[in-house]
Amino acid sequence: MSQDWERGWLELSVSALDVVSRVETLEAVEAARVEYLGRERGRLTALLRGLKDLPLEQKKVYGPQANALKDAIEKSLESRKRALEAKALEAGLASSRVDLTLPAPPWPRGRRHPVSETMNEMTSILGRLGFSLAEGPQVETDRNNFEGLNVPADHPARDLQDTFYLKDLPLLLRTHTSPVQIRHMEANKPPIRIMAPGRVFRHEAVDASHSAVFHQVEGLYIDKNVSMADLKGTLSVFIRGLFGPKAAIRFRPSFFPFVEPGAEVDVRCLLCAGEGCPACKRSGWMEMLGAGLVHPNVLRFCGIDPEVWSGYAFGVGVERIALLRYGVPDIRMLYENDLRVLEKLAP
Ligand code: FA5
Repeated sequence: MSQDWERGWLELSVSALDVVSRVETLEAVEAARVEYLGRERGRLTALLRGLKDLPLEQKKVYGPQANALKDAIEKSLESRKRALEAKALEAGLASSRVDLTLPAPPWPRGRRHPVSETMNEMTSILGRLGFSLAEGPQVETDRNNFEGLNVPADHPARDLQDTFYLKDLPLLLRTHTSPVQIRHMEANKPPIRIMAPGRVFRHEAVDASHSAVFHQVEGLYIDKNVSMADLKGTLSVFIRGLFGPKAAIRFRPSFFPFVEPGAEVDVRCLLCAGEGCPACKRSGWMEMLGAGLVHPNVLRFCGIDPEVWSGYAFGVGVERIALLRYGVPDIRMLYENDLRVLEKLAP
C-alpha cells in the first residue's frame, strides 16, 4: 500500500506541474484541474486522502510535500488561465473591425418641446418683472372659470360649443387660465403679482392658429392705483423681451367680462412681415393676448375692496408666441410631433 502510494507520488510530483504549465486552451486548464485536483477522482486528491494510511514517519515527510504540490498546481492553473484569457482578448480585438481611435458616433440628445421652451421663456421674463408662480387645476368649477370672473349665466362663452363639460359632474375643463386669478385672490391678500402658466381646453374648430387644447400664461397684478399705463408698460417689455426690441405691437380695445377697460394685443406677423398669410388670417397681425383692468365685480367676488385696490390682468396664448418665434405657419405642426419638424425648430 505504502509502495503504491510512493509510486503515485513520484509520478505526480515529476509530471503534474510540467503538464499544467503547458496546457494551451482554457478547456485544457479545466481538464487538468479535474485530473489533479478534482474532488472525486483527482489524482492528487486521492494521494492526499491516502496519506492517513501511511506509516507515521512517511506521513511526516510526504504530508507537507503533497500539500505544497497542491498549492503549486493551483497557482500554476490560475496563472495559465489568466495568460490564456489575455491572449484570447488580444486576438479578439485584433480580429474585430472596431477602431477604438475613431470618435464616438453622435449621441442623439433630447430637448424641450418648442411649446415648453416658449412657456419657460415667458415665465422667465415675467419672473424678472417680479411675477411669482401660481397654479390651478385643469378641471375647474363653473364658479371659478365663469361666475367669479363676472361671466353671466347667459354669456356665449358658456355655450356648449366652447366649453368641455364633464359628464354627470358640475365640472368643466378650464377654458382659460383666468380661474387661477380667483383662486389666488380668494386665498391671498393684496398686493399680488402672479403668473399662472398652464393648459386650457376649448371646444373649437381647429385651424392654422386655433387648437382645441393649448396653453396660456396668465398675469395678475393687484395694488393701489394700478392703471392702464402700468399694464401697457409691462406688456410692452414682455413682448419685446420675447421678440426683440423692434417687435411691432398694437393695443386694440376689446371686451372681456372680467376686465374694464379691456384690450387685445397683436404682434405684427413675423411670418409674413405684416403682408398677410394663413397664420395671421391675412391681416398682417397676430392676436397674442387679452388684457385689461380687473373688473370691480371680480375684486368684490374675491373679498377685495375695489375702492382701495385696483389691478390689471392678462392672458397670453403660448402657441401663438411659439408660431412667431419659430416661424411655424400652422399650430398643428407643433402637436403632430414629427421629429423632422421638431428637430428643425430647436436644433
Ligand atoms: C382669454 O382667454 C382671457 N382669459 C384672457 C384675459 C385674461 C383677458 C385676463 C383679460 C384679462 P382669449 O379667449 O382671447 O382670452 O384668449 C387669450 C389668448 O389665447 C388669445 O389672445 C390667443 O393668443 C390664445 N388663444 C385663444 N384661443 C386659442 C386657440 N383656440 N388656440 C390657440 N391659442 C388660442
